[in-house]
Amino acid sequence: MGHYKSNLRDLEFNLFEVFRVQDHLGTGPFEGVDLDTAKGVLSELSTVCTGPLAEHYATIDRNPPVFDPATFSVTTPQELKDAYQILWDGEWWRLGLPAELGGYGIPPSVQWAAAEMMLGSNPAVFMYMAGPNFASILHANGTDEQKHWAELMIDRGWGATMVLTEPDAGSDVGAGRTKAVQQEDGTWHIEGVKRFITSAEQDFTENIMHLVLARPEGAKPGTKGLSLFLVPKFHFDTATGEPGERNGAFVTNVEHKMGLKASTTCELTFGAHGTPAVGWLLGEVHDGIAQMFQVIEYARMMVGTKAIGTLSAGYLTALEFAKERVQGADLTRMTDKTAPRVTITHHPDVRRSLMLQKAYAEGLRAVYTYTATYQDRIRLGGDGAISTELAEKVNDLLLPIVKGVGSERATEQLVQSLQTLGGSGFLQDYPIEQYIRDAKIDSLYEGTTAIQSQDFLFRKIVRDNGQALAHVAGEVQAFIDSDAGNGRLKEERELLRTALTDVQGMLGALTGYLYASAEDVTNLYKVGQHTVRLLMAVGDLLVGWLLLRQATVALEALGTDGVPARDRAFYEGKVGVASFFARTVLPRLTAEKAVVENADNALMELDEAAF
Ligand code: ST9
Ligand code: FAD
Repeated sequence: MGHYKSNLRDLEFNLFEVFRVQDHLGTGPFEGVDLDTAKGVLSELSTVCTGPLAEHYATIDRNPPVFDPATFSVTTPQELKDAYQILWDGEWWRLGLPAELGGYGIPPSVQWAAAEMMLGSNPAVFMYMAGPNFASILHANGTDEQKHWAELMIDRGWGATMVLTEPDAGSDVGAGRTKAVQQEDGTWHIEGVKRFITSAEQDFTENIMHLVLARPEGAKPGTKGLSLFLVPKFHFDTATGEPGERNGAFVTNVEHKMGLKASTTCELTFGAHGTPAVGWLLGEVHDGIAQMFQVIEYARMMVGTKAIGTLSAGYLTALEFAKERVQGADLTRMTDKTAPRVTITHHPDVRRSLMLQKAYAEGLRAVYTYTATYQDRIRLGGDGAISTELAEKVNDLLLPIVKGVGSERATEQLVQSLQTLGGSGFLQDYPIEQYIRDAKIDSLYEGTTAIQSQDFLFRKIVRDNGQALAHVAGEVQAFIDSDAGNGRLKEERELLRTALTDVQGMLGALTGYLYASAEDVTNLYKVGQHTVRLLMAVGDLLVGWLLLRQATVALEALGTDGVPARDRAFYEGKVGVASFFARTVLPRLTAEKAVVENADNALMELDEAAF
C-alpha cells in the first residue's frame, strides 16, 4: 500500500534479545506493561506505518501546504490531514507521555522503536504531533495554572512549536534579538521575527502553542539572557481551553524546500501586525535556555531516529530491488558471453554496498536503542548497576552521536541505496530520491553536525571530566576482553580493540591541543578542525561494538536446536554484517587517528582569498 518497509524483526531483536528491555517491564514506572503489550504495540504500529500512514507520503511531497500571505494562513492537502488523523485517532502520541498526563508507561526504548516506524513512514506527520509531547514540558516546568494549560493542550489536541531561530541567530541562538516587554498584568509582549519554525501554521488543530525564546528588556546578552514564553496562536479560556481572539503571532512566510515539504517551515512574526503577541513566562522563572534544552534533547533524539528510520527503509528498498534486478553475468564468468545473466545481488560490488547500508542501518538502530536504555534507567531511578546521575550523563553523551552520526551516515548511505537501483533510483517511481531529500535536513536542524561535535567534545567529554565516556569505553573494553562469540569473533574483537585504542588516541591528541591552548590559544583551531572527525569515529566504534554484541547473541541463538529457517538467515546476517564492518570499516580509524595526531594550523593560516 505504501512506500515504507519496517524492520520489526530487528527492532524486536534489539529490544528483547540484545538489550533485554523486558527485564524492567512490569516494574516501577513500567508496571502496567509486559512483554506481550510491548510487542503488540510495535506490531500494530508496523501495520499502520507500512499501510495507511505511508500511503500518501509522495502525494503530500508533490502537493505541499500552500501559504496565503493575505490571511497569514496555510492550507494543507487532505491527504496530510488524513494521515495526521490516523496517528491522532490511534492515540499513538500517548506513547511519549508520562503516566500523570495519560501515558501508558511504555519505556523510552520501546517508544523510540515505535517512533522510528512513524518517522520512517511519514516524518512530517509525526512532527505535527508535537502538541502532547511539548505539553509535558509545560507540565514539568509550569506554574499550577500552566500545568492545567498543558492538560488542555493534550485534551483539545493542540499543535506546538519550538521557536529559537532568527535570521541572525541560527547555531548562535544567543544572538537572538526577539524581545519581551513585561506588562502590568504580568503577561509579556513579544516583539521580533523568528524563522524556519516547524509546524508554526497548519489548518487541522484548534490552536497552536508556541514555545518561544525571547530576551526580556534589560536581560543579559547570550543564551543565558533568554527566557521561554508560551505564546498561543489563539487566546483561550484558561479554564476550558475554548479558543477566543487571535493572538499577535502571525506566520508571514512559508519556505520552499528541498525536502520534507509536507512540514511547514515558517517565518513567525510577533507583534508587528496590529495585535500584540502576548506571552506567559514558563514557570514564572527566567531560565529559558535550560528549559528549551529539555525540548531540544527530545528533538535531537527524534531527528537521529528519523534519519536512521529513513536509512533502514532505503536499505530495504534497495535490497528488494537488487534481489529482482537481473543484469550481467557472474564475475567469474565475465568473459563467457553466453553465461546466464544473474540478479545484481551476485555482484561483489553490489553486495559490498548493500552490506555497508545494512551495517549502518542496523548498527545505528542499535546505537539509538542503546541510548534509549539509559533513558529507561533514568525513568527507573537507576537500576542497581548504575545511578540515575550517571545514566543521565551517558544519555547526554550519546545524544550527539545519535543525532550527528545518525544523520550524516543516513545521508551518505541513502545515496548508496539509490545507487543500488541504478538509473531507476533517480526516478520518482521509487521512494529513495524523496528519502534523500527528506533526510538531508537531519544533519542541519536541531544543531548542525559541527555543533553536535563541539557539544560532544567540549560539554559531554571535557566538562564531564570523561565520566560518561569512561563508562561507555569500559563496556566496550569488557566486551573486547570477554570470550564473546565462542571463538568465532576473536579476530573481530581484536579489530575492535585497535579501534578503541585509535579513538582514545584521537581524544588524547585533541585534549593535548586543548591544554596547549592555555599557552597558545591558536591550538584551539586544531581541536576545531577535528571535532567532527572524532564524533564520526566514535560513531563507527559504537556501531562496530554493537554489531558485534548482536553477533554474539545471534551465534548463541544459532547454537540452539530448532531455529526456524527465517530466523537462521536473520542471525547469520547479524554475524556476517558485524564481521564485515569490523574488517572493512574499523581499520580506517587508524588513519583518522594519524590525521588528528598530525594536526597543524596550515588551514587556518591560509588567506581566505586562497580558498
Ligand atoms: C529546530 C527544530 O531546529 C527542528 C524540528 C523539530 C520538530 C520538533 C517536532 C517534535 C515532534 C514530537 C512528536 C512527538 C510524538 C510522540 C510519539 C512518541 C512515540 N544539553 O554551551 P553554552 C544549555 S529548533 C543541555 O554556553 P552558548 C545549558 O543550559 C532549533 N543543555 O551555549 C547551558 O548552560 P550551562 C535548534 C545545554 O554558547 C546553556 O545552554 N537549534 C546543552 O550560549 C548555555 O550553554 C539548535 O539546536 C546540551 N547539550 O550557545 C541550536 N548545550 O552550561 C544549535 C547547552 O550553565 N546551537 N545547553 O549548563 C547550539 O546548540 C549551540 O551550541 C548553543 C550555544 C546555542 C547551545
Ligand atoms: P548557521 O548557524 O549560519 O550555520 C551555517 C554553517 O556554519 C553550518 O555548516 C554550521 O555548521 C556552521 N557553523 C556555524 N557556527 C559554527 C561554529 N560555531 N562552529 C563551527 N561551525 C559553525 N529552528 C527553530 O527554532 N525551530 C524550528 O522548528 C526549526 N525548524 C527548522 C526546519 C527546517 C526545515 C530548517 C531548515 C531549519 C529549522 N530550524 C528551526 C532552524 C535550524 O535549527 C537552523 O537552521 C540550524 O540550527 C542552523 O542554523 P543556520 O541555518 O542559521 O545556519
